[in-house]
Amino acid sequence: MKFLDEAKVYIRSGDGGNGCVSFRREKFIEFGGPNGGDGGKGGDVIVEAVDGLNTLIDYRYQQHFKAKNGGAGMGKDRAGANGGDALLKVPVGTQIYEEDGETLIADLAELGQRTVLARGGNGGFGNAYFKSSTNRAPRRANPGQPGEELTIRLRLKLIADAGIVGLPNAGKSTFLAAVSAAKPKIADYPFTTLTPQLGVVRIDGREFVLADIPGLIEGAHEGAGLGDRFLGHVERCRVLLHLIDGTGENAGDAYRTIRAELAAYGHDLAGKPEIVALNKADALSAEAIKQQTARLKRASKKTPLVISAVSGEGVPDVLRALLRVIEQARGTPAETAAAEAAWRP
Ligand SMILES: Nc1nc2c(ncn2[C@@H]2O[C@H](COP(=O)(O)OP(=O)(O)OP(=O)(O)O)[C@@H](O)[C@H]2O)c(=O)[nH]1
Ligand SMILES: [Mg+2]
Repeated sequence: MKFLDEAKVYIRSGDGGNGCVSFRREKFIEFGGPNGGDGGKGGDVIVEAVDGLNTLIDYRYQQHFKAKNGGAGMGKDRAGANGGDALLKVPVGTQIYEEDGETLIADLAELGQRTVLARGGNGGFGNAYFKSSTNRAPRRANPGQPGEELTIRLRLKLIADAGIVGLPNAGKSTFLAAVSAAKPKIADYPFTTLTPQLGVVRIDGREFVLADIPGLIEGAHEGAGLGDRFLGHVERCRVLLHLIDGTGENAGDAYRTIRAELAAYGHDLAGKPEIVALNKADALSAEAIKQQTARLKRASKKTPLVISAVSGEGVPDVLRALLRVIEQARGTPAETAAAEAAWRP
């Protein structure tokens, strides 16, 4: 399935139905009177975060959403039918912006969350509504109110607990494939990954969602390489896994390049907890590992984990380190376990 994380959509809610002017006039029936019904309400345009979607690709094919108009009121006190709503189904993590792309209307971060984006117009009152002791034969009815129309922008920011960042070829996709059932494309050239991928990781009886995004290079925030536009997908992660290719020239420089891009991107990405790992240890001599680790330690001021995404060496340690941060943010494991046990039937 294709991945699309931005879409522009035109929406329109339904017009209200007109009220009706009508009188009861029947032979041999003495008291007639106004009996024009009210118009129905126009349908709303609603957006809902649903399960089982992880792209906005549907909105490439359908970009107009209109709710139904309310029915007109009728004689014999019959009200018009309400117009049906139009429902936009989006993946969890979708944000809705105004046409300018900056004013946030809604942030659908949870499953089942829904918001009315455009309200249907109210139906007009029929003349039966206007009858009173002083005006027993009103000849007026209200027209229905028009619906609203607007252009909105949908922007998907995937919801993952942890995100992998690094230079192209660092082994990010290899890592994701090794620890989850995801099958990202892996190859020994840069920019193999063109769109973000998600996988579910299971470790120690716990689970979390890990995101692999396209590699960053120096100047990504100015559009170099694939740019930094996919960093939005790790904005909501609780922790970042920073992978560095140990076979590269200088692990410290590689680390700094990515950190500079994270800082330039903003949105507090640089402030997120970070696990640093030197990858491809299987292809390195003991001496090279020592040298690269020392460089990386100096650059990151952390002790990096030494791993191989291919052989699996050190990988469980990385997963546990990620899990620890995630669970801290979620609440303690005991709290989380208690909350889950209480929830289960
Ligand atoms: N020897 C060795 N090779 C690895 C390891 N991890 C990844 N590779 C190789 O490195 C190359 C790049 O791996 P990918 O997983 O595609 O790298 P990536 O970081 O996802 O790259 P982009 O998607 O381009 O950003 C592939 O040829 C992998 O087989 C490792 O632990 N050891
Ligand atoms: Mg990749």
